[in-house]
Amino acid sequence: MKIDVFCHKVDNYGDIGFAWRLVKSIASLSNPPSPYFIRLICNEQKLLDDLSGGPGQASAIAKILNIEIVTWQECLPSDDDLPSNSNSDIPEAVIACFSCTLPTRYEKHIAKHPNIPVINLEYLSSEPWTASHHKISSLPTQNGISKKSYFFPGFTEQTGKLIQGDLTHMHNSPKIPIALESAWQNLRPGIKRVLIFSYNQVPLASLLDGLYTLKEPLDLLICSGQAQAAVHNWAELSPSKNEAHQYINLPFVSQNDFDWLLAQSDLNVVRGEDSFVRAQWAGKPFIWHIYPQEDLVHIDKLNAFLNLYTANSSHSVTGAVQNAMHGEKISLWWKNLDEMTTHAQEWLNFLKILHKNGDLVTELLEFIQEQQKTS
Ligand code: TRH
Repeated sequence: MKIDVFCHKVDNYGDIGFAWRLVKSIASLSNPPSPYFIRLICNEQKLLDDLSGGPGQASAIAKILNIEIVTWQECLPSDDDLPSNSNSDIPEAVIACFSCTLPTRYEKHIAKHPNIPVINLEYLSSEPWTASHHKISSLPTQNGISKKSYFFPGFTEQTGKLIQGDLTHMHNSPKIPIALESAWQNLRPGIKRVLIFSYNQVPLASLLDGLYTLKEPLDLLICSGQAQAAVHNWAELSPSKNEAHQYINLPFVSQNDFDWLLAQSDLNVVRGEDSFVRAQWAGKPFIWHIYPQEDLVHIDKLNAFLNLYTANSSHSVTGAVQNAMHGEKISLWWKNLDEMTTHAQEWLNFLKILHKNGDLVTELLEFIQEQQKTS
């Protein structure tokens, strides 16, 4: 089946990171040979390479998995007046990641084939309303697309679930990835590791202040980019060093290596949608420095997730998780880290059960097939 997957980068790595994970997962479903031929339409070859381990790596992976990567310009039909029975560049389904708007000329072209389902793949949210919006059809678009629906990822059977990916690599790969060998040499055995991948914002400074006050030794692994800049700025303002703490700057690593890193840490600080999901698959406690949105809607999102995440946990775990995620003083939650770890493992087990019959990728493909059958 030919599927066009559109990704429009808003900022950072999250949009493209999710889309890349999605197309790799679809293309690896029953490989080789995969019954899916995916075209990833995105303008970010450099970022794809970053997420794949360096220059040329994205095309190497794409070649193995039979994924075609094209730009938004390249996906446009060469001739607006192509007859509707010309199938040369016609996909059998279209996925718009994060509901990005498709190019008008492309939409008009696809509209000539009313049976092609177009799926708006939405942002992840734990808010209860997503269940009632999952898989609903949209009105025909201005450019004539009639079979368009919404697909919501989520944490329940009533939603589209999460991308699961390769958990074996995450949890059971004893080998230190080459890109991390040099950083790993600095780690001290038996010392707790805190991985920091967050935005350059105030909650990080207060968390760093809190960690700084801890007497116990810590190895802090700081991800490339904004997190390193933030830690650097924070350190400039700090009066002295905590001799028991070590700050280790990490290189930007591939998504596979990033997943592995999350599973190696005792606490992960993560930020957008993709690292937030991977932190849960890592089965380790985490703090979600959620992507800030206008009108503070991200706070509703965070609270909805916390309600779900702590629904069945003890009073002390709920309190500790809430305090950690809401940036409260470290004295209010650090002492509960062991309990938070047990809880993260229980949550991982819950996710495994939820996904035992398939993850977001299988749900999405099944939905596409259902849509193709409806007239
Ligand atoms: O990068 P993010 O902040 O991305 C986003 C975008 O801003 C987006 O517009 C918004 O919609 C979304 O957040 C909510 O965070 P995220 O989603 O966690 O994505 C980071 C990606 O980068 C993820 O796929 C993991 C990857 N990554 C690596 O592969 N290697 C690394 O070394 C690091 C630090 C990250």
